[in-house]
Amino acid sequence: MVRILILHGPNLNLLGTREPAVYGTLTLGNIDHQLSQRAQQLGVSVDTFQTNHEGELLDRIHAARGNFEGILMNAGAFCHTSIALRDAISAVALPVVEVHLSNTAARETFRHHSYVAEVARGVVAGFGPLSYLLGLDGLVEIIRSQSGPGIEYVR
Ligand code: CA2
Repeated sequence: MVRILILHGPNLNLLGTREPAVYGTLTLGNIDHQLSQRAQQLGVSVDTFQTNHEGELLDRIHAARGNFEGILMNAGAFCHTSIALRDAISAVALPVVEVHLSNTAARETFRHHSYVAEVARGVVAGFGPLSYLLGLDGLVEIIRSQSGPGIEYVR
């Protein structure tokens, strides 16, 4: 069975408790539940992990090699700052799909660039919790078709 690692970065544990106008009212538990249901429909398994610590994200990415076929990741603000995260993703050479709840391109300039996006196979942003489900669908498609959806939509 295809195994997907789902990583949630810093502050996403606060979802549903603060800033509902920006990030909605669903909790991270609600999102993980939706992802589990979608994974079941797709016939894949998902493991989810949230951390507020950059090093823990790196450790999980390193450990994913050989244990997962792909990674779905909302790295939160680390995507805008962490070259280490970019290097870890490059190093494990697993397909990564980056997701964001908000449309980062329509927000502050400092959110426009993502180091993760530079090494991700795809990015989904701006659909709220649906971003995760769309991202999961896309990642599973990439894995199942091995070389991605038909042609490489990269650069
Ligand atoms: O839109 C996204 O998913 C983000 O990854 C969320 C990050 C932000 O730094 C990125 O630019 C875009 C922030 C997550 C903070 O989550 C909170 C949830 C509730 C209350 C406060 C923060």
